[in-house]
Amino acid sequence: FLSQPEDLGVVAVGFSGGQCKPGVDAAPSALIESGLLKQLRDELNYKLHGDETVHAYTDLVPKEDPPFRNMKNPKAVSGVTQRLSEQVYTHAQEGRMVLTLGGDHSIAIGTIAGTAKAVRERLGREMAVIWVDAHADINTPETSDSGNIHGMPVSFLTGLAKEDKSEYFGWLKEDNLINLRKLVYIGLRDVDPGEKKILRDNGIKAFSMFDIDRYVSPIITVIPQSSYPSPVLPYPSPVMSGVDACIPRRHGIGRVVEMALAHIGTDTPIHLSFDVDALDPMWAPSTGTPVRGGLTLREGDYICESVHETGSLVAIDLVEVNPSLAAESDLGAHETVRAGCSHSETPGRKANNDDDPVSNNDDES
Ligand code: 6HN
Ligand code: MN
Ligand code: MN
Ligand code: MN
Repeated sequence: FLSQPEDLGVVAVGFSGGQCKPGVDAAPSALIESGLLKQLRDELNYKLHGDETVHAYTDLVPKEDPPFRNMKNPKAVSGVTQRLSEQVYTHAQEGRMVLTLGGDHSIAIGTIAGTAKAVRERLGREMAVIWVDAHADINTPETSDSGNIHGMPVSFLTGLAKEDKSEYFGWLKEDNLINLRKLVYIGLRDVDPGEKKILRDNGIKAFSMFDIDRYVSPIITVIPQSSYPSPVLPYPSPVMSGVDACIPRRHGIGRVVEMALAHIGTDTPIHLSFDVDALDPMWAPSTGTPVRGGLTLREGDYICESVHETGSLVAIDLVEVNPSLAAESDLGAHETVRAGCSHSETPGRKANNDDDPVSNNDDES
């Protein structure tokens, strides 16, 4: 698919209508100003296509846009994502990887509709989606409490939610949709009751933060029962017995990504949709719906690097950065934008370069 892997289509989407907090539309400019595209061009040697204009799609946002089936701003989100799907489709058809800078997560309706169709036409294949997020974003209009469409994109993209009227997502056709079995979540920790039922009923693959928790190697390997009460401490030894102390927690990010990719299957084109709120608010506080207990910045980078390394990556969305929601000072916004620009030298694109002194351990047979 990536006949010209150095070609990258970029779409900057200044749109916030999928939720109610203003500011997320300013993210593309903030990311671009802090050097994201310059890095991609100068350091990672991508050839960028598309202009750096941030699209606000104001012509597609109607003056009157009353709720429909409980959805807020339905015509605006439907119109904008339809236009976006055409832009993304055009890039993908040209064999370019596509980077979309959001915007709130409703825009994934457009990006995934575009890539899913292009992948079908070019390869006759079904594309997989890795959805990195604190949330599942799989509410139907009926299960949603908030009515915010950024909590619903996956239900429209998988056909769980349907609508005939073209001005309300009726433009989504069979070839824009993805298979529920080719969808994998990473980072979940705030899933609504209706969404849990949908995940369970459809057997959707999901790795929550509980799965990502690392294996903890015990500090004290064996505490002989006889050492209670503690010979060292001025109080009885911890409740932990030697056996408890050895029990590993879950898989860690390395295994989780491995299992996610195994579920998708090799040689399957992948669309990575990355909601910055998957990261812990420590790294990305400036986002509309922060949830504590998230990924470290390093774990987030690791997911992107590993997925890129498969060679099957067709598109990335980076969404929900909201520079105006600074935690305590501007520092929060700055940190969040920095997280969005984050990359490391290895094992990204430069890892393919034999001259690179920092990545010489590729063949660990
Ligand atoms: N996001 N589940 C909540 C809702 O309103 O449906 C939160 C959605 C958050 C969406 O972060 O992209
Ligand atoms: Mn999301
Ligand atoms: Mn989210
Ligand atoms: Mn919630």
